[in-house]
Amino acid sequence: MLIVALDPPLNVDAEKWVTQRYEALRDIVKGFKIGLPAIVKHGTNWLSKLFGVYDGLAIADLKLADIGDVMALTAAILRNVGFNAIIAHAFVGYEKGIDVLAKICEKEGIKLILVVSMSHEGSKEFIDRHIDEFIDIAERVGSWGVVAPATRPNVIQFIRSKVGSKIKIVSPGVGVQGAEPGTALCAGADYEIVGRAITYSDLGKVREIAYALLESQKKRLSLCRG
Ligand code: BMP
Repeated sequence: MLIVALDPPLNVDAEKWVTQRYEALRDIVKGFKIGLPAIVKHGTNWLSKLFGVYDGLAIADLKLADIGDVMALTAAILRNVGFNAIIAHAFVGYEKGIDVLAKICEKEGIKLILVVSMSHEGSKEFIDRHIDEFIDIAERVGSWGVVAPATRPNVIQFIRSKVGSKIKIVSPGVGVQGAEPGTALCAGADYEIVGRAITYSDLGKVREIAYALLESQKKRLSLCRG
């Protein structure tokens, strides 16, 4: 239940860095998330070499937050290079926003993942005050998943209690941001997103560290689920 965030550091060849880690991990994780650092640096075309033939989750994390028509254009471009899931902010609202994006996602076969809460403290300032409304939007458009923080398991529990098993919960914050592996899964998440705790180690150790993390997830899950 592990998705790896591939956010290359500044001083590297981002394309090479991402490709090496993708190759090292592709058979042991459920998917990858590529965000702005790699895409701003190199665009998207090179990613079709990776995701054109990949059958796991290939998540484009541009955290879209625009009018619906412009998010829809972006989603179609991302689909063309092989992404099969995209993340957007729920806060843009339903009408002519998320409703339009959700329609193109359905048409193009893209999984839509809406941000309803974030892992950093600042999420409490504005975003978390509206979690209920964001969950309503996710349910209304039949979103495949939502993003919720491993750093605040009570938020995950709350979301799970509201959405039942209809919506996947994808949870960042494990590792460098402080949450222990398995915490979010125990609270009700379906996937934990882990970046730097795995990817910023030596390339030769990346696989070993991912395995160890998967083991820690299993251990914690067996403790909390019995
Ligand atoms: P790391 O494990 O290195 O902290 O990476 C977490 C990843 O999850 C990053 O790619 C970040 O953009 C993403 N993320 C997050 O940390 N918190 C959120 O609330 C939403 C995210 O997408």
